[in-house]
Amino acid sequence: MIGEKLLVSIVLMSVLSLPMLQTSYGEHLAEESCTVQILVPGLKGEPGEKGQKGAPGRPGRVGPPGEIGQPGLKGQKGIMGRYGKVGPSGMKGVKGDMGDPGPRGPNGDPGVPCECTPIRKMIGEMDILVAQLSSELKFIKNALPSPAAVAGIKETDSKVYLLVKEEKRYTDAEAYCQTRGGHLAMPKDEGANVAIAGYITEAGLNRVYIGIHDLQREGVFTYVDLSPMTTFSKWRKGEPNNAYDDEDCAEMVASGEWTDVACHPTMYFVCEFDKDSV
Ligand SMILES: [Ca+2]
Ligand SMILES: [Ca+2]
Repeated sequence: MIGEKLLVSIVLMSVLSLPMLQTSYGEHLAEESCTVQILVPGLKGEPGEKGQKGAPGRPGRVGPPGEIGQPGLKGQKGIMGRYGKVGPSGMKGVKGDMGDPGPRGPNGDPGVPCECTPIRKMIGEMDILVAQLSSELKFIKNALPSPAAVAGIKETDSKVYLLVKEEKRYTDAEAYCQTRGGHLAMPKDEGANVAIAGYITEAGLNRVYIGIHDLQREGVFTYVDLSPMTTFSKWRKGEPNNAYDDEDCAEMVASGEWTDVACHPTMYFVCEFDKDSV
């Protein structure tokens, strides 16, 4: 088709250019114009043979993503994984309750006799002595506002005696002893009486108040805690005599004997304390 159009165009141009050519070359051209052939397209040819199969075309563009598919079936259980790493140590927990005591253990083997037995005995005795001294020291600290007023202490198996070098009336002396947990000394047997008497002698004194009086009922002496006098007494010969009708208290002299005396004079005195309370 393109070839036919080109041919028609050439023929038309030739026809249209004739006047111009006639202007330039006159008659010569007029003669040739008779020989111009008018070309017309021929008949359409037979269809050519089918060409060979062309080369494969280029790949098409990537299509759009498809829709999300249905969830797949649950897979089988996997095998156990490896042990994980050891985690960090936890915080310390609160202390638990004390457990029940365990059963008693078997007896130990018998000890081996050795030379240290006397030493152990000595240590045991020293322990007892230290305990006694600690007890006495504690007592002294508690009982004495002014240790200088006390001529040491004296003790028997059950009592501690305290000689107080402060002159007081009988009732004030008893109050002093009571304030410290005791009473004026109440000798109830020979041993106690001897201990108190020795105490007075060692202190270089002649007499002290002790806890005996007949303030409740004239002529009936009791101890200061109002306990009755039973089997033991240590009255000096001729005592008690209630001299001047004014002797309701008692003193002990250095020999250990007792005398009834007036209660209002002031003098030194001896307190006593039960060892259990010291
Ligand atoms: Ca009397
Ligand atoms: Ca008397």
